[in-house]
Amino acid sequence: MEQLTIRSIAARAVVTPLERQVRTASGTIGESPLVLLDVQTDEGIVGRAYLFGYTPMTLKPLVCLIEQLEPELIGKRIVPQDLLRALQDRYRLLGSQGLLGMVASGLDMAYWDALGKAADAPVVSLLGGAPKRLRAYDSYGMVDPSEDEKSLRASLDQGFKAIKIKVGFADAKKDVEVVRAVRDMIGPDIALMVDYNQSLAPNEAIRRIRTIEPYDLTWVEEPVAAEDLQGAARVRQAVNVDIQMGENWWFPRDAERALSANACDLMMPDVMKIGGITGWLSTMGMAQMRSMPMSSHIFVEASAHALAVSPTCHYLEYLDFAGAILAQKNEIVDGGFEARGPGLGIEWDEAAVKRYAAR
Ligand code: SMN
Ligand code: MG
Repeated sequence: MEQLTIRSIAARAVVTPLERQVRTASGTIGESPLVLLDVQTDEGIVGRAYLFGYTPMTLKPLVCLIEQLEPELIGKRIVPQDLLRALQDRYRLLGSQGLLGMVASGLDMAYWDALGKAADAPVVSLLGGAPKRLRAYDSYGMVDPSEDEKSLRASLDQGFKAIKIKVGFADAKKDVEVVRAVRDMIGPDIALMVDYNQSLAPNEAIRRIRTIEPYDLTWVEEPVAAEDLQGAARVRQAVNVDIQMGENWWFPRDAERALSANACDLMMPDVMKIGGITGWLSTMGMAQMRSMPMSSHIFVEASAHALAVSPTCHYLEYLDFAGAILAQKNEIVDGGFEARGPGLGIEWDEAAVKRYAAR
């Protein structure tokens, strides 16, 4: 394959509308704040990826960080393994959690996209796999069972065979009411997951999870603070449902720490925090060695490539945060999602990018 050399890196901030707001135990995500990365190479190939900023507040700092990093990346060969390690080594004293970790992981994704485009192949093929339809779940925020009934039924009509909802309402009884109502609505054959988004202390988590156990949950996600591994391990021991976590693991070492603490039954790393495709590859080996089912967190386009080569592949989370600015719309077929190429299959709809440019 031809060598690729970085010529420039562009970062553009957008805030795009969402078809569905995502209400969580710590606030509502009403729009999608993204930073779009374009890694231009001397050879004419452009590698693309995006960062999800969680809140518009992060967009300017992220763009600024990328602009500051650009000079030291220009002229470097696109070798994702080397580039990720070099960035982590260079900023060892600062540490690569937080915004810098997001940027490093996002650049890694853009590099893989460039390599795939240069080879005219989807990234999944470069990884030794082949595109395949991955089981996906439709990911909701906190729902109101009657107000959101139409939407939930539309997910099932669309072919989804799994639904995730967020819980952690101020009143614990509401958690039970919502879970019961959604289970009644979707019936026994649809998988149901719930996500507490780190909102509970361990003892409260144990009490609350016991009350929703009867509703046949595929998993309970992040009941306690993501960094409280001992607390998560205690909850896991005390309840009769699988505990899911991973979206807040920074790089593969965080995965190793959580697994060593026996904090979870299932894992769902986030490609933008785990170190891009490269970080995912290390982590999927850990899942394989422990026979631990592995799912993805948001970033449907890139995750579909990584999950398709993950030996313990479980579910792809379907939450379409970038759909509004992508040239190729994401598509669910029979409840599944398939990786697209070339590269990660990411191209911008430039008119939409202009329309949603952040100020
Ligand atoms: C989540 C995280 C970030 C944005 C939206 C939703 C959530 C999930 O924790 O698991 O989807
Ligand atoms: Mg979650």
